[in-house]
Amino acid sequence: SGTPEPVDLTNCDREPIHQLGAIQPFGFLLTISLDWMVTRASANLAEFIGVSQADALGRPISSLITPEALHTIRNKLTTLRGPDVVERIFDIALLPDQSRFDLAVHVNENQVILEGERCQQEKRNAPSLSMRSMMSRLDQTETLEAFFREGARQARALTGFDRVMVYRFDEGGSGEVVAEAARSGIGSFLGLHYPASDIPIQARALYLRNLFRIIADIEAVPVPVLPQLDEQGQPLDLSMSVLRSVSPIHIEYLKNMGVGASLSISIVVDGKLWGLFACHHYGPRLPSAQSRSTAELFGQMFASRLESRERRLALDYETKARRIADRLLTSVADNASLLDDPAWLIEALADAIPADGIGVWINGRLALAGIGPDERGFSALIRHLNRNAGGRIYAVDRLGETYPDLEIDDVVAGMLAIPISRSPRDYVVLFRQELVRTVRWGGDPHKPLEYGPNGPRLTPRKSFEAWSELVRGRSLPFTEAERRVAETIRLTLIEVVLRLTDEASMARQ
Ligand code: BLA
Repeated sequence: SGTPEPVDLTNCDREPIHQLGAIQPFGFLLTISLDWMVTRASANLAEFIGVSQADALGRPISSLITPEALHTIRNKLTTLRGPDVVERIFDIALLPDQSRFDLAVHVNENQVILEGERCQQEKRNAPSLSMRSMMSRLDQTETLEAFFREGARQARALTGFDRVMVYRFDEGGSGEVVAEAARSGIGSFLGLHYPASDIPIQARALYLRNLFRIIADIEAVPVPVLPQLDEQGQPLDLSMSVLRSVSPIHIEYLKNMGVGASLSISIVVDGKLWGLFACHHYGPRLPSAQSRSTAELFGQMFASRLESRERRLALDYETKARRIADRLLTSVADNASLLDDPAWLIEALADAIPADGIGVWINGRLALAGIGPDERGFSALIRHLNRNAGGRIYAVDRLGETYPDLEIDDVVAGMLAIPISRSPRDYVVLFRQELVRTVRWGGDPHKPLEYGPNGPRLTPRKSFEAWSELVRGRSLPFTEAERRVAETIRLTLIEVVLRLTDEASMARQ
């Protein structure tokens, strides 16, 4: 495949982060063929098991570790389910000297990948947190916000990291810090937004398979795993590895933030990477293999709780929306002049479809509340809608881009148009403001001492600028659920408007 292209800020998405050919130095790595011969070894092997990398290569694994240890490992492997499963073996003696190790074992392309680190003596003074009591505390939270906050607190208690954030992705892969638990005095990242490029696409794909990522010490020198290429010329795939070394770009990012260690736990909801617990420590930090395992399990439990919460919220929302539509119908039927009162309408809809402005256009007359185009802009917009929307709900989250000729203040970026009569078309149009105006930027909580070779781009402030650039002219999109509600409201209002027209024509007779 030739020499790989050097990685810089423009091609991050193509960096093969699973094949960097190196590990972090807090453990060793061996690959073993199906006939139990060592095929690759990390250069630091001797530090752990007393045999050098060069001596280990091509030897049977049985000559490196005790028969009992090998037996345990083989047993674990026979119970492996599926390709992306990693088995853990805690507190095992590998050598005759009885020193203890924690192991992670998995299989990739007919190779066993064995990773080991020294077993840390667990400090028993840490309060033991049972998974059940943690879940019950999560379940007791009323709002989603409180649920996230409790999740961050518990992940911090489990990992001991200085800062734990719940980071949620949007459809495009950009993200937002929706909850945080942090040691005092280190500022806050809560509410900040970051562009998709900060966690490039292959990294997001990887975190969907491998749910736990620890970068124990950003100053650590990576240890090569040799030989780099196998007999077929293939590099080693470290996707499911625990020790996998880190992209130099990401290391620079962490350094620029003043972070010494980083940890993330994937939050997978409905088979998608919903977000991460993103954790920072302002010095090196390596929780024990056991507590990392517990934290990973916690992440999975949290995600399944989140999944059922989201389902329940979606149902609640549908019910609420139906109630709102009913209320709308009875109110307007009682008092038709309410339709001339957009402030009333925006209030009535606020719970179902939040918006920053609303325009009601009936019989060529405009009533406006909150943000929105003026009379002239509005009638130009109506002409577009008459041509394009075909009597249906129509939503955009980037008005300026959609209708470049429209002269509308760029505060107004999102629109949901609800046609409420057939012809001539009357509309209720909801407006949303540009997203960058609704978010808070809290400044740079942790000032870096100096920047790396790629300069200040790899800092939260620059990330925020990159994100702002990305979402310029865009609003929060109108969701599927909101559009369904809008459809219900459309049918309701059409009925009302029809009835009003009938009554008006009867009165004329
Ligand atoms: C990985 N980037 C990550 C990870 C996070 C972030 C959480 C997961 C690995 C980890 O836990 O450290 C980003 N960290 C954040 C964000 C916050 C945070 C947004 O705390 C917000 C508070 N990074 C860049 C750019 C590139 C880049 C421009 O900013 C590429 C040009 C690369 N980020 C990058 C890579 C990884 C990464 C390659 C994968 C690291 C790995 O797992 O090997």
